[in-house]
Amino acid sequence: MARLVIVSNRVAMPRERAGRAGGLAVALRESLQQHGGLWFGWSGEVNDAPSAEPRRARQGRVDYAVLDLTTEEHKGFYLEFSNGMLWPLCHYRLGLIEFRRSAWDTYLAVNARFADQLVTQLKPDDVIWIHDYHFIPLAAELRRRGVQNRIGFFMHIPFPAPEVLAALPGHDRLVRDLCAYDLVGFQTRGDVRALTEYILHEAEGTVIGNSTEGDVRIAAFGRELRVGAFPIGIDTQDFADIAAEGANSDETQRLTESLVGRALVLGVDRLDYSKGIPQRFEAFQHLLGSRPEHRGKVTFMQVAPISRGEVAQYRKLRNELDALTGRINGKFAEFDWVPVRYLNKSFARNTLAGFYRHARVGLITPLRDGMNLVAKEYVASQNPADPGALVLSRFAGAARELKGALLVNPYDTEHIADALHRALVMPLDERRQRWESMMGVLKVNTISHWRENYLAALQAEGHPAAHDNGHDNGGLAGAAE
Ligand code: ADQ
Repeated sequence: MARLVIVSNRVAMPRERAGRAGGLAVALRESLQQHGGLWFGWSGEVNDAPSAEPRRARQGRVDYAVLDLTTEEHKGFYLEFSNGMLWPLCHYRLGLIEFRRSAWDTYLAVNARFADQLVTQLKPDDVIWIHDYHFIPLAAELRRRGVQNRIGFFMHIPFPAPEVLAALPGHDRLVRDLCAYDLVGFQTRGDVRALTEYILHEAEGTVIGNSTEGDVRIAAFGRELRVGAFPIGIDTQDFADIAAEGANSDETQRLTESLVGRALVLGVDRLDYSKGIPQRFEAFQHLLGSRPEHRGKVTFMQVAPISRGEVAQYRKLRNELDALTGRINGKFAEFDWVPVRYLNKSFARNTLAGFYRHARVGLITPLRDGMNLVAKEYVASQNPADPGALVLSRFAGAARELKGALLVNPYDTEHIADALHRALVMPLDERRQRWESMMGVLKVNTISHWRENYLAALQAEGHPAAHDNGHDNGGLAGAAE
């Protein structure tokens, strides 16, 4: 395969502690090592006198090139547009959006500035893989600068239905820019369907193929591209291994001792309003209220490190959860039992894996989620001889694959409470059967499978790139329309 260029909002530089990098960062780095490549994106730093040129590093066969954002760019591109508008829009939370034209302009300007820099780094046969909603317009900006390489995009979060997307001023420009890619990958077929409906009904394009059966080809805005579902996975065997080791770790031992034989219900999420955490707390409260047999016998632990603390909606969510924790514990706690343990903390992967393995129930109830890797990690971490049960939102992408979970409507707190009860009393045979079916899926659709599958599809796309000007593509920058 040709050299691979990956673009993502946050680039995990080699100097960053390996322990912090998640499965996705590791998988992407592996494919860069394998093919030789460049990882390009935001450094994660804000700097009001950023150098025009990217900062570079090299490790093994991988080059890293990162740019800082100015304070104004960080505010408009990252906080206000990406996280303040696109994130709620794609998670169907229209009420949380405050549209600001200045933020939209900054979003487009940052994409143009990143394209200016990226174009000078490219070689003619590079395959470019761009990740996530921060960079939807990047391929169109590259095309405007004459880049003809194969460019793929993967959207980690849901793609909204056309009626929802149309609430965003500028939605037409965003979709037109999306069509500058050769391959657009989504987490589920539902996301593919949402884009094809937009193309048919809002963009007067055509769609070949049926999104309920497989990938489709879209013709719109004078281009043709492939759109498909590539559900992301985890490193299943690695998680199973570290969970088996983690079961004996100091932290898991301390957790087990502190529970004194009570069943553990575990939730793990970034503290985000898309994750349905308040509804989950309400559901646990409902369980204790309606089924007194669980009082004193079950502990619910929610691990939720603070995320995007600068955005107002996230501060509001934090206050809401602080209050709910106090209310539930105040109402039900005994002198020797506290029902809810709520931790605004991150844990190392092996510690988390040990906690997952000890939990009788994994409670993962996002209101909307592209995939949700925690659900997959919970399943992979279970002890095959005595696995726990998963209660999972039907609106997580993972619900399409994890049919052995107890699927719930995350808005219906009584429904969640019923499922929790069922999970807590589920006989071993049923837990095993459900777990085996889910683990079977996770063993096949691993993160390496996802990555290889996506890259093979991108490689297979017809490719008009020029192969005639050696390896330095700097000249392409001047070939803009
Ligand atoms: P996220 O919204 O961040 O990802 P998720 O898929 O659950 O959600 O991934 C979270 C990752 O962070 C998991 O690997 C998890 O282990 C880790 N994590 C969460 N809480 C942690 C804690 N307290 N300590 C340590 N690690 C923690 C976005 C989309 C998802 C999509 C992914 C990948 O929103 O829908 O599944 O990208 O495509």
